[in-house]
Amino acid sequence: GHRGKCVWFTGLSGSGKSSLGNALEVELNRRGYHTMLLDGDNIRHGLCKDLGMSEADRTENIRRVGEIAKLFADAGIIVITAFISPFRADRDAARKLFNDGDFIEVHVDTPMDICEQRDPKGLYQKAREGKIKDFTGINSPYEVPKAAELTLKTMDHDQKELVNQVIKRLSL
Ligand code: GGZ
Repeated sequence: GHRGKCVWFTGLSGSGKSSLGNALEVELNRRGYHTMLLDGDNIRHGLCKDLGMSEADRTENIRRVGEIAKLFADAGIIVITAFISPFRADRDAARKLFNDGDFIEVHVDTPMDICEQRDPKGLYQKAREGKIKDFTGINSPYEVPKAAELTLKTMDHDQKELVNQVIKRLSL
């Protein structure tokens, strides 16, 4: 089998992390690779259901996600994570769990105004109305990656192209 790796998507709410993660998973599976997609749906409702959106809780959320990702990667699986992971130090701590080249940080770089226009869950609107107190990009920070392996300009390419960029950078 192949060496396990971690594709770590980071970006704003509504930037397209989960959608890209799903598309990447489908394509990797088509090529015969075993994958595990970790996102809010399978982590925040279970392992991390005790955590909220404060800075400390996000840090703990990302710490647990990193550790889980490492376990799957050790089993030879390609792990794809799709969390906002807004803090650089938390992403770097996850990176440190992996060997060089096995952690691919991918900034899903969608402009904030586009994310806010999409607002599929109405969360930006709620945050603007003051109904969500720690909302990323509005009243909670997002630290843009300084040295991501890949930055995806999601407005300039279709999903298929973006997935191909990630696969190329994965060098399997
Ligand atoms: C940001 C929030 C918040 C706040 C709920 N800020 O776009 P979504 O809806 O589906 O994904 C977002 C998800 C953020 O959880 P993460 O585990 O990715 O965050 S972190 O990495 O910072 O731990 C969003 C929704 O939950 N959501 N409240 N206050 N996004």
